[in-house]
Amino acid sequence: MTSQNSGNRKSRLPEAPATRPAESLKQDILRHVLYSLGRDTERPDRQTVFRALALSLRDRLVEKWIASQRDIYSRSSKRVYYLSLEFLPGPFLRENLIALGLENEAREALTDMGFGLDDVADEEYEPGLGNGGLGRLASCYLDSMATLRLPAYGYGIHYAYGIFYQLIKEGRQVERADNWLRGGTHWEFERSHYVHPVRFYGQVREWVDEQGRLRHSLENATTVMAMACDMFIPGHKNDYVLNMRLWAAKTSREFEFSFFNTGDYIGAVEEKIRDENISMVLYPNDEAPEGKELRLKQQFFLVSATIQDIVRRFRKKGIAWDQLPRKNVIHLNETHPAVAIPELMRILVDEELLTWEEAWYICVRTFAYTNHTVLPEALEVWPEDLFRRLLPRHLQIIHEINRRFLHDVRRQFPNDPNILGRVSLVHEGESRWVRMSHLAIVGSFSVNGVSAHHSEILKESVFHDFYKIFPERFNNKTNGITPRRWLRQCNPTLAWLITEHIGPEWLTDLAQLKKLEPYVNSEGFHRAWMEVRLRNKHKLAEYIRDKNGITVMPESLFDVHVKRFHEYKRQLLNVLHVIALYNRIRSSPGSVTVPRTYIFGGKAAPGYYMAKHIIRLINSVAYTINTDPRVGDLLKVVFLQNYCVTLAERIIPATDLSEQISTAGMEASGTGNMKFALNGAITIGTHDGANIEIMEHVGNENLFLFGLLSHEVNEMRSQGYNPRLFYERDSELREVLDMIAGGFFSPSEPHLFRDVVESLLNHGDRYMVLADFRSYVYRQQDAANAFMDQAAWARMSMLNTSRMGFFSSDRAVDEYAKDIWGVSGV
Ligand code: Z15
Repeated sequence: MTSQNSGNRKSRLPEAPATRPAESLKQDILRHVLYSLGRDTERPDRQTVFRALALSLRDRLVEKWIASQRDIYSRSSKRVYYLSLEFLPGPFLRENLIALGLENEAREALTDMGFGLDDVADEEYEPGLGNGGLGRLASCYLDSMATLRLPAYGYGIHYAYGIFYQLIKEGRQVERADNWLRGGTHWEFERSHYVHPVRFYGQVREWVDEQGRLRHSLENATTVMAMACDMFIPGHKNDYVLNMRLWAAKTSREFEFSFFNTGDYIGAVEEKIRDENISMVLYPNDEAPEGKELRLKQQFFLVSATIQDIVRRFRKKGIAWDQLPRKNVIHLNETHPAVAIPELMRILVDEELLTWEEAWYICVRTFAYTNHTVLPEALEVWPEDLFRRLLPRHLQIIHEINRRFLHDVRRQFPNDPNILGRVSLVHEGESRWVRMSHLAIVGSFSVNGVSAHHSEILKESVFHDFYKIFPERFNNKTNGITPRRWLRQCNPTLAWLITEHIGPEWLTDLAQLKKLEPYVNSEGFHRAWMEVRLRNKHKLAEYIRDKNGITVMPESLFDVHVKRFHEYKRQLLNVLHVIALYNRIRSSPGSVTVPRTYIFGGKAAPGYYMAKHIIRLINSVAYTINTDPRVGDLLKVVFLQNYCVTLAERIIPATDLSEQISTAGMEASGTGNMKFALNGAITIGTHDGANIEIMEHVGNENLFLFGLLSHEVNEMRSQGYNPRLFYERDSELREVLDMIAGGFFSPSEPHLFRDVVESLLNHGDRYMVLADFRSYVYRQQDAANAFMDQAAWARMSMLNTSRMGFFSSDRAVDEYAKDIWGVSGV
């Protein structure tokens, strides 16, 4: 005890010793309020308290991160580099408190200061550095890599503007810039003294050195600097912390010194601004790349800075280059960072002077590639001239990779000359395109899909030729989600109920949820389960009233469709069914007995006309239905604006029915489907992506699958699919489409939604909406009937949760570590 504490106290009660975690946390918060934020500790506002708490946690994270780095270094472990153009971490505060085991302490410290933890946590604005599934998967995987203590690093871009903020104005999506850095950053460290040069444009100079070797170097290149911004990802209560390093573009110093003589001072500064544009904004296109030069620059910017980091760390070891694959694995999240392959080749051949054969041997053993989509428009290609202008040396290297590859293929398949054109890294037609997926496959030792179904499609169709050439490279890693965020954090009351019954081990060993199964027959557990779920629905109903001014019944069936807007995800199929229900209510009152609340959410790419149109249609239908007195409480339709991680955390725990209704064969996996089922929602879905594996785990009787199988989709297409036949044969469907086309939902603009109907009836219905309509309607009826028996529904709900253990990202990452990366925990 200090002398101060033992000294005389007149006016105040003796304070608890500062060693109590809650008290020491409070002292840290106050210290940051004063010294880091420059505010009065007497009356800090909520935002200030949030920032001070975040800084206090960052202190603890950085200590653990340093210790973790020392562990990795001293063991000389093989390192995993996870490269991704997107990360979607969501708000950090609650997550970090849980991981550090400081939730109660924080609550106590804040209460002491007159604040509630939930209110303070709601002050956080999430970094939207990703579009959807792909970016969120990367963040779930970092969480699991940290929890499994893997020697791993996430690498990405520090976009100044993340995914746009979506507003719904008069039913339409309006985009607003997402200035997430406006309030300053409290979780990261900017390493302003620590930068790498990134060089592009210029010309390749070929020359012969004194030893007579042919050399290549880049002249007149433009140089931009990449500055590291580090964020910390803690494992679950294991004192281990990983680094997510995000690069921000900065102008080069050279440049700062040079422009004083030019006379054109302002012009020079403008050029500086152009350089820093590279990391200005995340491209908001999910699965339909825009093909802009700036995007390719972003990709190379991430890759070049990251490879320099990797090479710098490797050099410190002082071992031979051929050891690189034994000490490092570089994972490519989609083809977006695939230019890493020619970049490593360039460093090894042009700078380190290895032979091509030596360098290629190293490269192919270092890279691994995950494919996340089979949509033809999502497979990334770049115009060859653009590539040549921006990255002239890399294009030469790609051509050389291709020449040697095609030479080998020709020898392997002498009787199939057409295969060469199909697998070439450069598509040669009217115009020439660099095919990034072909580059990624040829340059990697592992190629994986993200669900069993998707991985089969890759082998059988999309990459069938490559499967014949490199059968040993292809494998599956079914996606997973982190149970820390997607159960413990977003649904604390359900998490608590689970822990009460089976203990807390499920948090890091999700298969333990199986132990809940005996309780599904316990009446008490039943009741508690449904009470928790109902309370969650009440909270969401309040949020909906707050934001949309719509009153929904918490007892109604919450039917939720939230994800990016894309035609293949078929939000349109859902709304056609909503309209059919509406018509039934109007034409035969009493035929619809289960009250439903439909909840939609999701962003459309700003240039995606049809997706934006469908958002507008949903909002128009919502307005018509919600204001029709004949409908009453039977049907409500809600569109929640700006779907993001924060909003997902509110919606998922309150969902009864989870819509996963993509056209079979088109959704590579889905991960939203897993989040809902883990929280006890029942899936209505197609035989697609991970839905199929969810069915295998939870049991066919505990979800509602419907619709064509992917081979039936293909057959129907190849036999000449005629959507009009479905329209003509199905009077309920016909009525729905006629209403939309006839302006029923847009009386002041009767033709507003004509294009939507046209796309179905006259432009081939590419996503087979009409073909699946009838079986969807039947399955929806099954779901409604099941919901009427609340005890049976509760049982299904509990069985879903208890059987979802397989879908933990810990399982997925463990498979990556063992089967692909060859690493284990430190
Ligand atoms: C994206 O979010 C996904 C795939 C992509 O190729 C791009 Cl560019 C973005 C999604 C898939 O659509 C989804 O099925 C999958 O679950 C997710 O990636 C994660 O693998």
